[in-house]
Amino acid sequence: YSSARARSEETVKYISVNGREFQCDSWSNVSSKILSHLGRNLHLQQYHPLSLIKQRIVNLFYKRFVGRTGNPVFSVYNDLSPVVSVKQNFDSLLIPPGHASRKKSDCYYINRDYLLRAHTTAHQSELINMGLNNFLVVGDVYRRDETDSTHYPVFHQVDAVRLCNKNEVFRSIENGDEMPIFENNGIRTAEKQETHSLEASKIMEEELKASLVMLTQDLFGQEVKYRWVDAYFPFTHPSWELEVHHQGEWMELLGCGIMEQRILQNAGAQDQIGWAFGLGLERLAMCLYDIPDIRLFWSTDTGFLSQFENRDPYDDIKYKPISIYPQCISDISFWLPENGDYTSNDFYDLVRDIGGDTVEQISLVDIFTHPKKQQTSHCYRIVYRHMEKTLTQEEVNVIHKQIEKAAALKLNISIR
Ligand code: FA5
Ligand code: MG
Repeated sequence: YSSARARSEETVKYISVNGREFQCDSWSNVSSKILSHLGRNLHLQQYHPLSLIKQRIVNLFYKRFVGRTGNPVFSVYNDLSPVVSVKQNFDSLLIPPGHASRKKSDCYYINRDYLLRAHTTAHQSELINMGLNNFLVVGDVYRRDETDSTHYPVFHQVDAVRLCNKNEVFRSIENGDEMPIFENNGIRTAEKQETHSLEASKIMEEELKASLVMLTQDLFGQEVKYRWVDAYFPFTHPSWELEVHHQGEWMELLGCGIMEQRILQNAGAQDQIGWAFGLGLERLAMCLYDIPDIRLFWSTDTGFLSQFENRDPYDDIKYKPISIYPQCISDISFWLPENGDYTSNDFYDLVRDIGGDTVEQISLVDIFTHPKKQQTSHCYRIVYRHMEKTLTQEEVNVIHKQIEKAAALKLNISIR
């Protein structure tokens, strides 16, 4: 029957998030499993490893940037609601309509107008609008992604913004009061935006990079090997990523850049120039504390939490796994729906909803297209592992069967 008729017969559904009611629509894809992470606020739990690292970052910015009387100029926002509007998460940051990062398959939408923030950058424009010049935002962010030991649909970010006026930019330069931070009829190059003077952009870049190198050395030690990689973000230009060398591999620590002047103009800070960065806390904590699996951060087990209890943010802590339980592996193969209305992320979410944290990894291991019928099938491998006990094959089979059933029902696939 026609979809128009289906819609008219449907009763309007509502979803309650953080005590607010939202009307569901065709964009709604947030599950109750995902919503259960709201309010956990791991970054606010005094001795949680994510909180210890957050404290180190905050301390560094308090110390490095002080006003005339020695008072810190940065303020910290760490309890802003993760429920944000599409305008906050994307529009205010000049992320164009139709940009890949807005896709339903990559974000948790409450409805077409609201989503769980995909980055803490979502708050930068409103905080600038409130008149703030130096601030940090810390919080939980939500992204639909694969599941393995380093990816989880919820993680934590720290964002920073620093705005400077002409005097602040050139304060340490002789005759600086004659230098402009803006330029008329300028052109955008790899080095700067059209509205910025090259001098101002370069001075801001130096301050940004020096601050982030200092942060990296504070966390990893003075000997740390790092490199700057050119990057692209719709909300900064120029943009970079900072990578550190850790256990034989380059790891991306953060993204940063000179803020797009249009964002400042829209937020009433047109006389200033700014830099911004955003980093992930989990990756840092995993490296610094030898935490092998990203799901451990969500553990309420004292075997995990007690290893950080009453510790100082500057202690050298190494996590010792209590014991390693065996994995159980089961594959699942199915034909995709013929209408093409399927993405792997739909399946990943369903597996997480049903398997919860007993699912350690999900991966697409085989794609097969039937030569005659032109039908496609996917085979996924699900690795089950409980963090606190040994799972029996029988227990796994029960979960696996539930996943098969739910997938057939909700995703319109047929099990092979
Ligand atoms: C952003 O989220 C930008 N908002 C960062 C930014 C802010 C750039 C301000 C410029 C100015 P990105 O998606 O690359 O960018 O994520 C930023 C950082 O978050 C990454 O460098 C990484 O440290 C962390 N991160 C990203 N995805 C994950 C993930 N799935 N798991 C753990 N950490 C992640
Ligand atoms: Mg990145």
